[in-house]
Amino acid sequence: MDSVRSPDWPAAAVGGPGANSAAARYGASAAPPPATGPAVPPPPPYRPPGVGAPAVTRRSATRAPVPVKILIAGGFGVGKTTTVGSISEIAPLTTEAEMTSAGIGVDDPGADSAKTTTTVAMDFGCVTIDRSLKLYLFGTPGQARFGFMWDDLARGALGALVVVDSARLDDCYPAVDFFERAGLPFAVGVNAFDGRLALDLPSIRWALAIGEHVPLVQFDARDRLSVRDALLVVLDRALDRATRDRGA
Ligand SMILES: Nc1nc2c(ncn2[C@@H]2O[C@H](COP(=O)(O)OP(=O)(O)O)[C@@H](O)[C@H]2O)c(=O)[nH]1
Ligand SMILES: [Mg+2]
Repeated sequence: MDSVRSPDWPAAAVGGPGANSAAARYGASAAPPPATGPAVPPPPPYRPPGVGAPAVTRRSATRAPVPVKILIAGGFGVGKTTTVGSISEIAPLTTEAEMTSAGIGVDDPGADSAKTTTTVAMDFGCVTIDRSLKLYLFGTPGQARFGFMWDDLARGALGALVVVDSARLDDCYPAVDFFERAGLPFAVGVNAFDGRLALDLPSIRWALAIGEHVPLVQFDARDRLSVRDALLVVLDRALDRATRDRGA
């Protein structure tokens, strides 16, 4: 699977191999010590930034991206597994099981759905947004009977994308309620099956009874860039919340 990289991700270290030298990273002079003359004291041992050394203001080119946990939630058959699979740069971990006749009348994927499997634990994938940020995506199982797992999956998450099928809005109420109660920032992504919505976005916002502060976007769960844009909206919302909380 292709990896997703933001346009500013360099193909090679900026400035060539020399740019990743110790001198380039720590700002030390690249000039060699004089061969003769008075003895030069050995340089002080390297300390990580912030431990008794002047802070390095520029993010090191070698520092790992900040990991951020995001949940992909929503009702049954709305496109959560598809969303994680479209964008993950690793082969997504899925826990799909064949749907059997025992589920008839219990799990309703919608009249036109070709769905033959269902997520029984979770989906997992990850994507590097840029050199400073890596998202770890956890897709929840959709059915209400798996609700007991949501608390565990939500632990440590920064935000959530609630995926919605505009033709089956009632399936996503439990997810919206859960995140509102948990106080976790979330955005609602309406998966436009075949590019069509059964209702326009303002009607969906009204039907879901979500406030104006909750972002509502249309996206395509099968399209990597569309999923990326929806996730950026979640991040924006999470950042907004974090900034407000810090100011309070
Ligand atoms: N036509 C179309 N099918 C989709 C779209 N998103 C998901 N599907 C299909 O809908 C079914 C349910 O998707 P899935 O990701 O398993 O839903 P989940 O239960 O929320 O994980 C699968 O057969 C998908 O291939 C979409 O945007 N358009
Ligand atoms: Mg699934």
